[in-house]
Amino acid sequence: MNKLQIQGFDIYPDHLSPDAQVQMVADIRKVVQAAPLFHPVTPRGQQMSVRMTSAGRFGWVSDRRGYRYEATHPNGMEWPAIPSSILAVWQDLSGTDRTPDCCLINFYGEGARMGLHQDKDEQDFSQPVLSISLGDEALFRMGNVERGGATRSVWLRSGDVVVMGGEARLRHHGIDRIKFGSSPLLPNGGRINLTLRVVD
Ligand code: MD6
Ligand code: FE
Repeated sequence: MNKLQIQGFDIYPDHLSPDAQVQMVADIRKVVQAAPLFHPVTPRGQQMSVRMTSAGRFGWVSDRRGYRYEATHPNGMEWPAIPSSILAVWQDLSGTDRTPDCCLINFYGEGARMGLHQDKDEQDFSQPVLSISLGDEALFRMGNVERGGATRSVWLRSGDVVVMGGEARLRHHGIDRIKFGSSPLLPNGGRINLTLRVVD
């Protein structure tokens, strides 16, 4: 299996076949029908440019009260189960016996981005975070545990998987931009990013 290591991130290009990507998008559509995408607001009151929802025991939410995991969607319902097509990728590549509690679903439309951040709302940083890219290409920037310093960037393409564990688990990372319309996977363009996490 082809693997790149950049800044401690393990990148698996083309991990998902085109057929597997189509199946996964169908599974995600069912999740989104039950748990609609919403625009989170940062604790400082800025609307994020990505839209989000989740599957699993917990979903990640952000609003004026802060960033946190919640057992229910903002509309009050429980989150749908994580589709087995997505869990299978975790079983292949995560290297842990734990099961993910959350699959965060981020949708990037034209112009959406995600600033450099750390994933640190989970309890156990010995557990990795695994991310799956579907749809349009995205420029992924990887930095350091502390703010600042040199960064490296890579274009993530549909079907690529990134595992952020070990020394990289608390490194800053973000999406500078997407190439809107670069992939035929989503008929109206855009990018889906799935991140699987062990929460508690
Ligand atoms: C994205 N990804 O690819 C944003 N987080 O759209 C993340 O924030 C991320 O790719 C943790 C681990 C891997 C990631
Ligand atoms: Fe992240």
